[in-house]
Amino acid sequence: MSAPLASLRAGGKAALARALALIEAAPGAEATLELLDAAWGASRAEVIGLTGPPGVGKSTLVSALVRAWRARGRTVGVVAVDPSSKRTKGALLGDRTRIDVDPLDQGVFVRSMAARDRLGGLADLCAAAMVLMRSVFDVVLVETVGVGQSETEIAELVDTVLLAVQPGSGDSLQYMKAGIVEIPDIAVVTKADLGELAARTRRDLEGALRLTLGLDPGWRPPVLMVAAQDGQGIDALVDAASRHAAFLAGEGRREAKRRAQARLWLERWVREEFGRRGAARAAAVLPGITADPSVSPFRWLARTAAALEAT
Ligand SMILES: Nc1nc2c(ncn2[C@@H]2O[C@H](COP(=O)(O)OP(=O)(O)OP(=O)(O)O)[C@@H](O)[C@H]2O)c(=O)[nH]1
Ligand SMILES: [Mg+2]
Repeated sequence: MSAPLASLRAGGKAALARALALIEAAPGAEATLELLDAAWGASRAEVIGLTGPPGVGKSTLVSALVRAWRARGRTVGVVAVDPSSKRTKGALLGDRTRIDVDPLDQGVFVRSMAARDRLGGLADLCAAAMVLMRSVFDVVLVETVGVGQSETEIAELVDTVLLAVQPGSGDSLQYMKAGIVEIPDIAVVTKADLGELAARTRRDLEGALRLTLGLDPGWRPPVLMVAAQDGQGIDALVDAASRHAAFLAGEGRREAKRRAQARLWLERWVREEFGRRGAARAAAVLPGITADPSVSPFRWLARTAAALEAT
């Protein structure tokens, strides 16, 4: 194991906070790239993304999930993505994070960031934080508000997508039309204490999922119900997440998925920074990318950017 990664793992939450500060302050620095390369090659976590509309109960669910994982002895890192474009605007909405964890517990770390935080205008800070955290914790949970794009972006970032659905928010046909059923590996109806409304929403979601074509034949997304406020359904949800993790562990699915995701990040980052032409020129170097597990997409991005700037 590399020295920076060893001290990150040994240093607890303070070391992780310092590492995150380093990658934010000096995204292109060799020390940052070394750390991200080491973390990239030393993943230990399953990564779960939780998305859903504002107010559906995501943060309450995150708190309940963290408690359940901690009770099972698993360490947890949380990245809470604030939808406001600038960190300062978050104040307008109040603190959207509202995740309730024990601050003294060394086994759980929560970091919130704005959706548009970028590393030096390039790579996604969220991706870097996730890669760092998954080399330290047993589980990494990324919470994002599902508003348009962010739902597909989370699928590019995590292993398992958990979609939270509000009771009474639609019927089968509406869920199909909205494309909602194509998003999740696990769907969860929140606020199950609302009773029949939640039960009906579950049936509608199941109906929509049954009619959806093109889902991975090996994995049929379950639809669960939770009342996170009183802890109801949380253990079943944790079990479903473990089942999906086990499914991905089979036949190298997780590695293949992460490699494909890294490619997508790179293509998106290069396009954002260098435009279509840059992306076309970068295509020449992109095939080599991610074949070497010791080189992170962050390093590839730095190399690609240097090559493009030199021409
Ligand atoms: N009845 C009921 N209400 C809940 C439950 N979980 C959350 N809520 C309520 O739903 C509201 C939103 O909860 P949050 O957890 O903040 O939802 P969120 O999806 O994180 O919201 P944003 O971050 O604003 O998108 C709050 O008023 C909660 O008290 C539940 O299990 N039952
Ligand atoms: Mg929230």
